[in-house]
Parts: sequence; structure tokens; C-alpha cells
Amino acid sequence: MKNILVTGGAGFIGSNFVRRSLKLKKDWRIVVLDALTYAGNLENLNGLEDEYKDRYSFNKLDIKDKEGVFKLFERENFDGVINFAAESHVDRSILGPLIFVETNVLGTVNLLEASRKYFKDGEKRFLQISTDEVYGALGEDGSFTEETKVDPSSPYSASKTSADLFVLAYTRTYGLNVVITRCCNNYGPYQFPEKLIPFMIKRALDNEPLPVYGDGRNVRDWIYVDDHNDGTILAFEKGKIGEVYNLGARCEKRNIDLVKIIIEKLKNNLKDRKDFKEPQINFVKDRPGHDFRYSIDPSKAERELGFKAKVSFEEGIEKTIKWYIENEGWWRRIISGEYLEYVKKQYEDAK
Ligand code: NAD
Ligand code: TDX
Repeated sequence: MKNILVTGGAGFIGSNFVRRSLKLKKDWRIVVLDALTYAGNLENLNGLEDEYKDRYSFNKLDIKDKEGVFKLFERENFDGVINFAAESHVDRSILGPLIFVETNVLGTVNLLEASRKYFKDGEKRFLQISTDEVYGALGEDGSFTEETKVDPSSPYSASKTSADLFVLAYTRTYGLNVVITRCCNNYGPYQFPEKLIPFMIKRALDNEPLPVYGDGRNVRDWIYVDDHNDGTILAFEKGKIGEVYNLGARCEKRNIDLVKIIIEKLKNNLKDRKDFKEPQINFVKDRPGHDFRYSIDPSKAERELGFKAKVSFEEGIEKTIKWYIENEGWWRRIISGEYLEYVKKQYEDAK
């Protein structure tokens, strides 16, 4: 049995990862560490304690907590770490950058320090979940490869880039067995309703206008969360020490086109609901430093890891929209005071 620490396992990608890897990797025991910030939700992991009694446990802990993290490493004798924990929302990083430095940089370095102490043999791996945003913005042409120079635009992406540089320094200086994955925009169930797709679904279901930043021509490259997580498992098992792997599904969409797809899908799924009205798009003030386009070239992961995204956008977005319609209680329970405060601050000029 392999004992694996998954940080940020109560968030969107992390919780999907925990569920998927418990199902697919019968010889893995997963220990989740999560501070349960506004984005972390124990409900995302409902049922796992009963279903996987001996292969799953949860610890409420901050990755910055030196004593707590070192004690956990001492007790659990991990075979590897997969670090999903992060402050992950670009707009929040623009409103308040400091916590992004604290969690994404200092927190990652704290985990690296614990790994340096407890991972004496080079077999034990530290996998850092990074992002395509470290590469900055593209124009109309080209794609990010692992050779593209890092050039982050937002406090969020600057913090993720700094973390990547520390991870790489730990392999060069201390010989730590590290791998980094950089994935494009994820979508799927359990995504916090501040990110584009779930936010637009929530607004549409509440008959609120859909705020599209700028002229809506910015391009994002989309992957279904399970495909990202299959790539994560491959990188953890097959990646070469000190290497970076881009993960993506070659699925670029302009924001405005994506929002129109969401509207059409909602209309189709809700034709029988009398209270559902045609959602209105509202072009609002642009995000400062808004990256124009992302495009991931996943050739290296395909070639070296055997990675291949399997879920088509059509299938993934239909599943996602149905999930948010059927799980209205899940996102309604999240819309707390803090969420309302954030939305008010972020979209105050959007009215
Ligand atoms: P998320 O915000 O949904 O979840 C983050 C999780 O980390 C939450 O459960 C939160 O409670 C936890 N966390 C935050 N600070 C913590 C701390 N100090 N200590 C312990 N736990 C803490 O984020 P997500 O979208 O699931 O992203 C997961 C990872 O994937 C992040 O590292 C992010 O940078 C990366 N990533 C995300 C995307 C995307 O499209 N969402 C794309 C590429 C990479
Ligand atoms: O209300 C909105 N209106 C809008 O036009 C929101 C929330 C977003 N947008 C635009 C901004 C982006 O161009 O939609 C695009 C996607 O926005 P987000 O969902 O905030 O994602 P993005 O900024 O692209 O970052 C995401 O992908 C990379 C994740 O949040 C990061 O964690 C990941 O690293």
C-alpha cells in the first residue's frame, strides 16, 4: 500500500482527485490535508470515510503550519505528496495578494522542507500542481510548451511561479524527487461558484445578468477535471525527476462563445421550467492585467507519460451543467456572507 498526502483535497480539483484515485488506484491510501478555507468544503468528500475506511483519512491543517505538517509527516511516513492546496482565484489575488504569497509560496516551501527532512530516499516524490498561467499571455498564435519562459501577470500566477521555482531549486540543491504539472483551465462538478463556468450557471439560475470582462474575446483552454486528474496520476507515477509536464485537452474557447454555449445548454436543460428566463450578457470592466489567451501544448505528456484527454468538451460541459442544476443545494449552501461580500466587491462596477 502506498501512503500519499494530498493537500487541498477538499477543493474543486483536489476532491475530484481524491475520489478518482481511491477508485482507480486500489493500492493507494490517501491522507487529505486541507485548511478548509472558503474554497474548501468537507461536503465535497462526503461518503469517502465509509466507502474507503482503511484507505482514506482527513486532517484539517494549514500547509503553512510548520509544527502540524512536520508532525503529520513523522506520523504517516508518506510515500509521496501531491500539492493541490492553493489560493486559486485570480480576481481575489488582485483584491488582496498577500495571502497568495503566504499560502502558495510559503506553504509550498513548508511542504518542501518537510519532504526534505522525511523523504530521504529519492523514491519518494513531491508533485507540484502548477498552472498554465505561469507562462503569462499569448497573442492570437502559438502554444505554451515546457520551454516557454515563465512570465506571470497576476499576483496569483506570480505566486504559483515562485512556488515552481522553489520546487525546482529543491531538486537541484537537495536532490528532492520533484515533478511539476501545468494544466489549463479545469471545469466539472464541485468547482467553487466564483470561477467562470459555475459562476455563470449560478447567475443564470438566479435570473442575474452574466458579467463578461472586457469584450469577451479572451481565450481560455479547457479540460474536464477527470482528464486533468488522470494526467496527475500519470505524472506522479511516470514523470521524470525535475521535469515539468503541460496538461491540456486542446480545447480553446473565447469567453463570450463559452458563455453563449452555457446559455444554450441551460435553456435546453430547463425548457420545462417556467421561472427560467433567457439570461442576459453584461459586458463589464475588464480584469486588470487580463491575460489575452492561453493555449497548452500537451505533446510532451502525451509522448512521455501516455497522457491523452478523453472527455470531449461537448460531453464535459453537458455533464457539468446537469450537475449544477441537480446539485443546487451544494452551491446554495456555499453562498454565505463571505461569498456575497466578495461578489459585491468584485462586481460593484458591473451593475
Ligand atoms: P480550489 O480553490 O477549489 O481549492 C483549493 C483548496 O486548497 C481548498 O480546499 C482550500 O481549503 C485548500 N487550501 C487553501 N489554502 C490552504 C492552506 N493554507 N492550507 C491547506 N489547504 C489550503 O482550487 P482548485 O481550482 O481545485 O485548484 C487546485 C490546484 O490546481 C491549485 O494549486 C491551482 O493553482 C491548480 N490549478 C487550478 C486550475 C483550475 O482551472 N482550477 C488549473 C490549473 C491549475
Ligand atoms: O465573472 C467573470 N467574467 C469573466 O469574463 C469571471 C469570473 C471570469 N471571466 C473571464 C476571465 C477569464 O478570461 O473568464 C475567464 C476565466 O476566468 P476564471 O474562471 O477566473 O479563470 P482564470 O482566470 O482563467 O484562471 C483559472 O485557470 C487557471 C483558475 O482560476 C486558476 O486557478 C488556474 O490556475
